[in-house]
Amino acid sequence: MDMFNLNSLFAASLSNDDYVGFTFFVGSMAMAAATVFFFMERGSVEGKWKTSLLVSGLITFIAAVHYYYMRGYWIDNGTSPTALRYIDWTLTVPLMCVEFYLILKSFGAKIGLMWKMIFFSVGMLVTGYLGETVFRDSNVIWGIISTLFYLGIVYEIWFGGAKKLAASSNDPHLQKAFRALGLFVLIGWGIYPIGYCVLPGNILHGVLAIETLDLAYNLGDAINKIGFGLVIYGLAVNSKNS
Ligand SMILES: *C/C=C(C)/C=C/C=C(C)/C=C/C1=C(C)CCCC1(C)C
Repeated sequence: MDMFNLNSLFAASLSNDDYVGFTFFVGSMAMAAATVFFFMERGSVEGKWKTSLLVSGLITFIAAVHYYYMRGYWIDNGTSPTALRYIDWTLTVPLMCVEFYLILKSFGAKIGLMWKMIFFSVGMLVTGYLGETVFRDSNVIWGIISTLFYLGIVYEIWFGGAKKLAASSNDPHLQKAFRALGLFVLIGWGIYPIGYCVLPGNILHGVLAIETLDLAYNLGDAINKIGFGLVIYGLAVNSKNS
């Protein structure tokens, strides 16, 4: 009965000095635990926040499943699980844009704001993927194009339409949470390009070990996906008490 081999299903040979491997294991468990938390707490927040908590839980759930596979890929091959990584991001980053729309919706956000941010995030990820795979030799130029899309999102949140809606809301809880989410996008998301820059031919290649790429991506994911969800959870709880 090779078809269902429990041994291979649960086998996971992580060596003691595989520090990137550590972060894949910690990442998959942290994402799973965060998912349970967001889904359970969804029951205790007021109606209009339930969708936001659902989306927070979906983000960490999608990541938990991908981390399970990426962890195995890393153990088996010792190389970056690039395809799985970008599939995860292509689903979760647009959902983070949906979160921005949801919290600003009751202050007049239009659906166009959400699509604009989703457009920027898909542009950022497709060009980043091309730079890491198909056009690896010219990853610098693809990284620059990807960064321009990223700056589009940053602009929207710090100076553009999203910023104006938050400012005009006159809700201190919303403004505080919006600022925190904006910092995640500015600083937390800024961790990823650092990992990308260790690719061959890029500016940090040879300066930092090639493993820094997955280390940075795993660190970024944990901070951004779980932290983002916690800020929204805090907003849901605080605005209920006010
Ligand atoms: C949950 C996953 C998140 C929040 C992923 C975010 C990913 C980025 C902000 C990636 C950005 C990149 C650049 C700005 C340039 C180089 C290529 C990327 C895709 C690593």
